[in-house]
Amino acid sequence: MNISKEDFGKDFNWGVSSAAFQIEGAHDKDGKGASVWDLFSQKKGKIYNSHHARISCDFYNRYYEDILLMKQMNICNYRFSLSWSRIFPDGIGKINFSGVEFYNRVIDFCLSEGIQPWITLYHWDLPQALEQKGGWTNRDIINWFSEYVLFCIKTFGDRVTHWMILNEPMVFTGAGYFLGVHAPGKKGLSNFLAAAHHACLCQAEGGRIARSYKPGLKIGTTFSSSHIEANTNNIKDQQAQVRIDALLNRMFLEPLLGLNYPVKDLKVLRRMEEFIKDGDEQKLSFNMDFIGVQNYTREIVRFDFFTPFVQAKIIKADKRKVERTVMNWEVYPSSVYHILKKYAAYKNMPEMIVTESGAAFEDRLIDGKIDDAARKIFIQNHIAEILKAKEEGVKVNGYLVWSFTDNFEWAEGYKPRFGLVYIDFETQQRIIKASGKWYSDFLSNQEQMTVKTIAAAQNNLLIS
Ligand code: GCO
Repeated sequence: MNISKEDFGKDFNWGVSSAAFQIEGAHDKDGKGASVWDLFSQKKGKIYNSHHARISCDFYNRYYEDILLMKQMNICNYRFSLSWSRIFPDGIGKINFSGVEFYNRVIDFCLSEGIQPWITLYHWDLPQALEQKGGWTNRDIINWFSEYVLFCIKTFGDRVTHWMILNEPMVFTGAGYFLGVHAPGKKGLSNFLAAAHHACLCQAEGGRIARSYKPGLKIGTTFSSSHIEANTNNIKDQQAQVRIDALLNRMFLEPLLGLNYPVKDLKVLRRMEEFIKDGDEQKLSFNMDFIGVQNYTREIVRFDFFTPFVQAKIIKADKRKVERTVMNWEVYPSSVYHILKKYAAYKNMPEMIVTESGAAFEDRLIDGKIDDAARKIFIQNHIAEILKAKEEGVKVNGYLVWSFTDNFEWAEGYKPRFGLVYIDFETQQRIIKASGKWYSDFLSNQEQMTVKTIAAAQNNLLIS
């Protein structure tokens, strides 16, 4: 079976994804305020090898070069995020016009090169000034966020049509406010549930603000999504699977779809009541134009009495002896197919866009080249799985690779490289990897991918 870009139809959105904190650098340039990640990444022991993102990919100074490279690679949709504290250094109030100008330049340059900008309003870099007031645990975040969203839509909405309100709320509330392994490094159930409820309110409110200020925009929001399987057929493992699925895949999506929190399947969510006010239930829902699905792997789950609140454990890929990435995530392309099918079964599900999909593998620079065959196959197999879902009637209409260039991978620093383009962080030299060359040929229709059978693709045996 040959797959080409044409099989997805003319309207399918192909592109790449990134996020402000991971690529911009220029952490205090031209009036930018500090974000929670600026502070967190300076703390001892939080980031792999004490890496920091003060310079990162230097996108702030090199956006021109990177967008030209994108154009050269036939990429016509570019998802990036705005740094809230570059626009509002204190989170609210005073505007930093140099920051606004920077994003105007990026947007205008994308458009002049025929690249559609897709903007994520919030990709985890909360202004530190707001964290000092409690950040996502403070219900006032709804007002702060609303002011920020309105300003961005008013300022950039004349040129940018595709908007995503939040990036993966499960991850920034779970890792940032429950486990303390991401900024701002808070821990505990109360912090998590408060942050999660406010994030759910903000994702819907952000959508309402954007739509009411400028009807006709394409408004979405993104979710981390992993196909979850039970380790055995044992009833306890199966119930554990249901709880983890409710936590990782349903908790932020279902309230948005008007289904409220999945309390029945995840009892600990009852404790959310403490933060819920009258009328919140309606406020949690909003009809998005699209849902951003971000998928990297599947998770295998078993019952574990000792894990608080969920009584379940995820069995990591290295414990299962399966093919895995540098992140210790299993390579399992049909996860994206299962997730798309699962989400498509919701009655109110709008169109879906795979807004992130990609992998970190060891990249070896040999004679100035990176022959990252594993990443190329990973992407090809994911594309094949998405086509399978689409051909079965799932409304999926885009695929954005995470990520355009290597970048700062949060607590893992620069160790995992996710890019289609390699960055030498010493010299800032960019080198298109073999996966990037392949993607670019695929996008220009010069390259088809030959998939033996769909079953072979599932087994990761794609032959190109
Ligand atoms: C995420 C993000 C990205 C990550 C990517 C790889 O959701 O975690 O959107 O910022 O870099 O997912 O881990």
